[in-house]
Amino acid sequence: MQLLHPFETSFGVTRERRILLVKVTDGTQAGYGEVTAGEGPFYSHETTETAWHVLHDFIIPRALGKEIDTARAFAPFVGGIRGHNMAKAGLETALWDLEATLEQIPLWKLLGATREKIDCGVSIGIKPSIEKLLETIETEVNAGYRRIKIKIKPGWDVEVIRQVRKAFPKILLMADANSAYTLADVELFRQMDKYNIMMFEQPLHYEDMIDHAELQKQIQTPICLDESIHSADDARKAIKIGACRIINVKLGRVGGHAGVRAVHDMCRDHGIPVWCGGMLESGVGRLHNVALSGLENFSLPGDVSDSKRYWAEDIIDPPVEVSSQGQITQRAEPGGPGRYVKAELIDRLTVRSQVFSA
Ligand code: OSB
Ligand code: MG
Repeated sequence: MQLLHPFETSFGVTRERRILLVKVTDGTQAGYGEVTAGEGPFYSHETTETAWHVLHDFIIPRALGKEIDTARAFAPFVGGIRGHNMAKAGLETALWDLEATLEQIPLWKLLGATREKIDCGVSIGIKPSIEKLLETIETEVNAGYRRIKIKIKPGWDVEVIRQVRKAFPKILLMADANSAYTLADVELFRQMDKYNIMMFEQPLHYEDMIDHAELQKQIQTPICLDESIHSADDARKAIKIGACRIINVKLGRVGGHAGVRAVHDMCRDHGIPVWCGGMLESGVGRLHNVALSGLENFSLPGDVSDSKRYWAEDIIDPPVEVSSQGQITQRAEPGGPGRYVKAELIDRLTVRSQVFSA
């Protein structure tokens, strides 16, 4: 699927998404999940191709022909496979969708979510100029979004933040570095500390917690971890050593809805707010994100935004829509994404598929 606008981060530019969907069926109903891995191993180790391989050769063989009472009981089947959380989540989330349909309740309620309207933010990539960035922010603020996240990298940071703050003194503003800095840059973070930024997201190495704890001691602005957190246990450790005060929860990165719930509960019990991150998802992953964003401790606006910011035509009908108040309303119908997929469009876009039967 072609993105409407190229998306640039400190690790590169994405113009086109190669999306891997997982469909499960009990013979009567179907559930859908999305593997949120990128095209290349830049945000994380996983890619669309590694996910295909690991699903094909390891995850699906462990699940096929097994009795699984509820989606919540899926994780142990793939517990012996280290990592590859996004591949695991592709199947796990499809099972949740199927379960919601079979149980005849909306997916968000099956997940235990209570919030019927979720607050939306946007993630804005690195732009060719600060003027272009200011124009984009203006468009998104006028559309109603409640929080603006910009991407930063060395050479696109302090001056950018200064100008954005000058043009928009009141907006909720945050900055995501995608691991582009080291502790040697602490002075730069001290300079950005002055601009009332909600949080710096993943400023340091993608596997680090120790240096983040050190940086957090030296700056006022809260640090939010993204890339470093893969489980509730990671969250526990990060909180314990003071590596962050906020956590970005991504469905794929934590291995599915059960992983989200575990990280969510761990953070809630320690007074750490969470928000839902995005991975430029199609409508299938997007609807999963909307559903989980209704859990009580998702108390900050997430990167879950309108289908039309990404796609000329999304693969779900109706697409995800954000109101002029910057909110998405949970769907009242039973089930989840599978209920809304445009099967013909997906067929037309499909370049490879494989069926596994028990
Ligand atoms: O770090 O949050 C990130 C997109 C791809 C990979 C990593 C990230 C992002 C985003 C975009 O920030 C969020 C979205 O709009 O889906
Ligand atoms: Mg991030």
